[in-house]
Amino acid sequence: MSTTNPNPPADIKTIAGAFAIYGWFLGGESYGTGHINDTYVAGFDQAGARVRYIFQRINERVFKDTAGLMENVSRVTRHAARRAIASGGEDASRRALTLVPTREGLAYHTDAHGAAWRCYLFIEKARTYDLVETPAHAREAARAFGEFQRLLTDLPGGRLIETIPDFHNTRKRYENLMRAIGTDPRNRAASVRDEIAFVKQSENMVDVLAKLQASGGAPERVTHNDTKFNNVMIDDATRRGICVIDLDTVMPGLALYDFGDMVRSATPSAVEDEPDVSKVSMRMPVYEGLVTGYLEAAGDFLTDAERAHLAFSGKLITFEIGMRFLTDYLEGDVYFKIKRPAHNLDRARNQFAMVRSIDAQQSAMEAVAARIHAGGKKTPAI
Ligand code: ADP
Ligand code: GN1
Ligand code: MG
Repeated sequence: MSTTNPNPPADIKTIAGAFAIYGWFLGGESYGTGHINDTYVAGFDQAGARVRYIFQRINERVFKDTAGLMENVSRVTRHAARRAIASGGEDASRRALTLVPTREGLAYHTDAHGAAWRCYLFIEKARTYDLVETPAHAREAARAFGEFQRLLTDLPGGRLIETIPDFHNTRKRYENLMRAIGTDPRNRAASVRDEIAFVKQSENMVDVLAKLQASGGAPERVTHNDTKFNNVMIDDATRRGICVIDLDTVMPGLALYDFGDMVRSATPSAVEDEPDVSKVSMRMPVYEGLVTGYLEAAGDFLTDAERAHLAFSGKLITFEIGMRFLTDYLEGDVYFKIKRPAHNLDRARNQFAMVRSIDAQQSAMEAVAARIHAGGKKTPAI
């Protein structure tokens, strides 16, 4: 399949040689469906056992401060590991990402071309999914992301750096799109008039969560910020959400951005780049699963205002990501990896179809969240 990834396939054997890994290199290949980094898996024979590792070339067009990014990731993974060990269980090393240091003891390696690489232990007997298969799946993922937010409430060491400033500043995302429409470097704006009109009609929603934050209703927390369903590993045997991955955007944010991205990525009836938008809708049973799992883990630290905006956050984040895909399409596909010429446009249309579907079901979604919250509250002892 053709791709616009500007990076050549990597010589993983050479890259792996820079990390503190022993054994014989068995082979490596490209892995996963992420849009940002280049991910590879490689196997080693370690005294007769086959052990796998993940290698990632960090996208430095997207992340401008690799040292700061890796300092964040190191802090978060250390904290998660300490907590996993403290809470017992034999598989603590599968419940937190484990960075493998370079042979010099550093968190990442800079290759001969100047690219930055990191290495993680491979989490075996678990996998990620691009499409939620059952409400139970969604519940597990949401519980895992909620527990991850809880884990971060006592992260030691001060504020994390903002690896991408204004990442969920929806107003700025809107302005970036308006700028791209104005400059129109690839002469594509005329072909997306309907999408542009839809965005402009929906402008009134872009400031809602920022205003909620300013009024104190939604406090700044340390959040994941990229809670796409395929950023949580689901255990093959237990079906539990075992490990939250893709920690590049863990930084100060709003809990609602995380929940919103779960709604965006978990509830659709079709994958994010399905071009036939008639197949795209928000599935209520999956939403119920999400709310149940999320409130199980995070319900007691959320404010009333946060809980009241759960459904809205899904609509807003879906709209925001739709605007980002459309901006990238207009700018010539410079940010998200694509596999076909109009891939970003397909993604944008798909997201806007989801926004419409959430909008049509928003009151029902709000009722679901209120019911689940009321059901989950402990009855006070008389
Ligand atoms: P991106 O930022 O490009 O989305 P991710 O960190 O999400 O990159 O990794 C891409 C994919 O690689 C994930 O969806 C997951 O399937 C797989 N993956 C990442 N880290 C691990 C790991 N430690 N063990 C097993 N699989 C992993
Ligand atoms: C990117 O890295 P990945 O594929 O999990 C993007 C998210 C978008 C998502 C859309 C750092 O996530 O913000 O929501 O694509 N990550 C970054 O699928 O921009
Ligand atoms: Mg990912």
